[in-house]
Amino acid sequence: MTRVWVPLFVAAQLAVATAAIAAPDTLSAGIVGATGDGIGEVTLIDSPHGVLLRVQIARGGLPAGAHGMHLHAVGNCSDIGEFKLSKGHINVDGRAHGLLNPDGPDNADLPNLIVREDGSADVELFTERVRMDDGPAMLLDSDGSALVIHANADDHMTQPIGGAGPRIACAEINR
Ligand SMILES: [Cu+2]
Repeated sequence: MTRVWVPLFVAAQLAVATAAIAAPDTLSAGIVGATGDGIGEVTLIDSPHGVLLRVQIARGGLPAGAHGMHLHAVGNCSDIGEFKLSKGHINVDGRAHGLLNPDGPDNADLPNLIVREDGSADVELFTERVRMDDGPAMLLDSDGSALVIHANADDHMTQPIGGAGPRIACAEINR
C-alpha cells in the first residue's frame, strides 16, 4: 500500500505547485463611461515585476483617437461623468508625470489608449511601477484604486497629467 500512496502524494503536491504558478492573482473590473453606461472591462494580472493590464472597450464606447489613461489613487467612480472621487495619480515615488519626462514617470503613468474609428479598443499593456497587493504602490490598498481614461491624448511630458483633459471613463479596482 505504501508504495502506491507515496507516489500519489508526490503527484498531488506537484499539481498544487503547478496550479500556484499557473494562476496568478487576476481581477476584472467594469469600465463606466461619461454617462454611467458600462463601456468595457479592464483585467489586471499581478506578477512579481508589475501588473499586466488588458483594456477592452466595446464598439461605440469611446470617441476615436488617443486618450490619456492612468491609475488613480482611489477606487471610487461613483461621481459619474466627473470621476474626481478617484483622486489624483498614484505617486508614492514622488516623480514627475510623463513616460517621456526625464524626471518621470509617476507610478500611475500608462501609454495612451488608442480607440478605433468604431469606438472600440482592445489592448494589453504592462507596468512595472505598481503591484496588485504588495509594496507602497499597491492597487488593492485600503481605498483601492481606479483606471481613469481622459478625453484627450497624454503628451507624456506636461504637468500634471500631460494635457489629457477631463475624465471620461473610470473603472474601480477594489478587493
Ligand atoms: Cu489620469
